[in-house]
Amino acid sequence: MSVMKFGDKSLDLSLPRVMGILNVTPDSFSDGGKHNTLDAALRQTEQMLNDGASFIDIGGESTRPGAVSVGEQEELDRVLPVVEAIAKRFDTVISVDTSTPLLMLEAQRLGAGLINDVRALERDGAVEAAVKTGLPVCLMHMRGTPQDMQNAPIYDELIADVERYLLDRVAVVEAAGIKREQIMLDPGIGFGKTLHHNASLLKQTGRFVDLGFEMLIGVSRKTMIGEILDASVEERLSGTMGANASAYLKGARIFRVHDVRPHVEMLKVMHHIEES
Ligand code: 7PM
Repeated sequence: MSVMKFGDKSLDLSLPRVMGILNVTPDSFSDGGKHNTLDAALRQTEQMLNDGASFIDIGGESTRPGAVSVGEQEELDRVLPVVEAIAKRFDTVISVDTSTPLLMLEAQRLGAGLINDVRALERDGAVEAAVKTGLPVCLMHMRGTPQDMQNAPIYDELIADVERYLLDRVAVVEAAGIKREQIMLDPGIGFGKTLHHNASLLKQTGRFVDLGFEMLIGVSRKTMIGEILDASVEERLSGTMGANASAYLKGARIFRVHDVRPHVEMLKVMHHIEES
C-alpha cells in the first residue's frame, strides 16, 4: 500500500527514507568551472548513496530567504547535466527541486523520478508539465516569495491555513490528472514562518499524515534549529536530527537532509523500535 512509484523505480514508504540534498548553485561548489561542478556533484552523490540515501534532491535555484531569482535557462543549464549524469551512473530516485515547467519535463526525460516544487506547482504551466511527466510530486507550503517571505509572516490560524492551502493545491493537481497516491505534502519549514510557526507545524505533522498523504520534511540546518540552539549553520546537526526524529514519530517518512549517514542510522534505530 505504501509503495510509491518514481518513474522506473519504486520505494516502500512504510520505511523512513532519507533524501540527500544536492545543491548545484554556483555558491555551493568552490570553483565555477562546469566540469569541476559536475565532478563534485557526482562525488557528493556517490557519498550520499553510500551513506544510505534513497533520493537525491537536485536544486539549481537558491530559495534562501532574500535570494535573487535565477533565470530559467541558467537553472536548466545547472540542473540538467547533473540529472543526466546521475541517472546514467547510479540507481537512485532523482528528485528535482524546481518550479520551472520546462525543467520538470526535461528532467523526467533524462531520468528524474520526483518533482519537488516549493511553489506547489503554482507557476504558469507547472501543473500541466507535472501531469505530462507522469511523476509523483511534492507540494510544499510557502507564505510569500523567497524574496519577502521572512517579513513578519502572519497567519490567522496557522495549521488550518497551511492545511487549506495544501488541500487546495491537491484538488487542483488531482483535477489535472495526478493521482492522489502520487502526491506528497510538505509544511515548508522556514518558508515564511517564525520559529513558533515551524515548531507548531512539526508538532502537527500527524494531522497531514491522517489525511492520507506521505509527508516530506525539510528542516536540515535551517534557521529554526539555529534559533533554538543559538548555533551557526555548521553546528545544527544534532538539532536537525531532533526535529526529524520528532517528525518521524508523528508519521513523516521522507527526510530531506544534508547529513545523510547520521539520519539513516537514527531513523533505522527509531524504526526498529517502533516496529518491534
Ligand atoms: C539556500 C537556503 C538554499 C535554503 C536552499 C534552501 C525545502 C525544499 C528547500 C523543504 C522541500 C533549504 C532551502 N527547502 N524542498 N527545498 N522542502 N520539499 O534549506 O523544506 O534546503 S531549499
